[in-house]
Amino acid sequence: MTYIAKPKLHHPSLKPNALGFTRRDYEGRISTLCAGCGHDSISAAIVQACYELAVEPYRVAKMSGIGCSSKTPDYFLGQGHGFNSVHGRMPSMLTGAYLANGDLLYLGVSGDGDSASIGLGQFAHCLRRGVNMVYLCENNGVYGLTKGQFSATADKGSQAKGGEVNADSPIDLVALALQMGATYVARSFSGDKKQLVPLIKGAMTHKGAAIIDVISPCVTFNNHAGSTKSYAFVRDHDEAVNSVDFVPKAKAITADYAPGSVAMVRQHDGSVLKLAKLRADYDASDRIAALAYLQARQAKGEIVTGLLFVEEGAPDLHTHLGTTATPLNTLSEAELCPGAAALDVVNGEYR
Ligand SMILES: Cc1ncc(C[n+]2csc(CCOP(=O)(O)OP(=O)(O)O)c2C)c(N)n1
Ligand code: SF4
Ligand SMILES: [Mg+2]
Repeated sequence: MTYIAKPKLHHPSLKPNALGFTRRDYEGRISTLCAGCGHDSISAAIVQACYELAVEPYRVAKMSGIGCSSKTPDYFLGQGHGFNSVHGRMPSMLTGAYLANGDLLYLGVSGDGDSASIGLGQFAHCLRRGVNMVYLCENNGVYGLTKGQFSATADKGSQAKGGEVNADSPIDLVALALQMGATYVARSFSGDKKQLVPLIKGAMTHKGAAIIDVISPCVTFNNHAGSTKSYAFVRDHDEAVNSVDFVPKAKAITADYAPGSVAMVRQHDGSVLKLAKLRADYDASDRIAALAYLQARQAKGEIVTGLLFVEEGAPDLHTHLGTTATPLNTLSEAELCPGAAALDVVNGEYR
């Protein structure tokens, strides 16, 4: 319950990370979500990833929309910045904040309703613009907060708790992200922390638009037989394309996989993603092949997980616009205000 403060005492044996923070320093308030909700496991994975990456908690800006998923930023990184916006409007809030201060790590948390229904336009545009962020969609196939209506990611033919069958085609956020030009595209499962934590670490060190679609079962409204977003269904149909290992820049890089079976992707900050191939026919550097693979496997009823596509070195939004990534609040008045003569030139261009 959010009104019950978490005890401040740390267990003396909690290990500090490179910055001296313990795991507790990355936690937030006590969750009010239903016991067993997949979203809580994702919050735990974010805490773990930030602790292991040794991110300064106050350098993270958490943005969200509306939904059970969008409530979760309250439950992690209590020392971070946070803004809970309007339903489906997280991307525009995040884009504006990023343009004003490119120095923070932006983590946008959303739900499948928030992203694929009311916020679909915003979802598409923030990815195609290359906003430097991690977009994390906690995807349960329903509007959990408003009592379990089908969302736009619910599979055709899947059944609601009350027996109703979904007749509409689903929107696949990963396929859409690939088409929109996102440069880090992954899918995971809230019940697979071993896969999810390195994927979040990779996304947080990626420069550009990173999206992770995390299947996150809603135990209250969408965890029954007939649902394709239940714990049991996802466990039975999960097809991982690769296993991701994250190597921080400070560590010596060792390749302990057989030659040819591992791809090393160097991130902009010098850290490395080691992608061990589980599927011989999968290439995470080929956007078109990734899309074709995804759709072929989906037609067979498989849920493809792992790092599906990554491209390093692509320009981000500040580069496209020629704007400064220096926080605007650190610039002087002279730098921010170019003066009347410069303004006359700009106005002149519109006459
Ligand atoms: C403009 C607007 N329309 C509708 C709502 C009602 N509403 C609140 S949350 C929600 C859907 C949440 O679903 P999702 O994003 O999938 O999050 P979940 O609760 O499943 O995690 C809706 C329709 C709203 N708050 N604002
Ligand atoms: S209603 Fe569903 S999504 Fe919302 S907290 Fe409960 S289990 Fe999670
Ligand atoms: Mg949902």
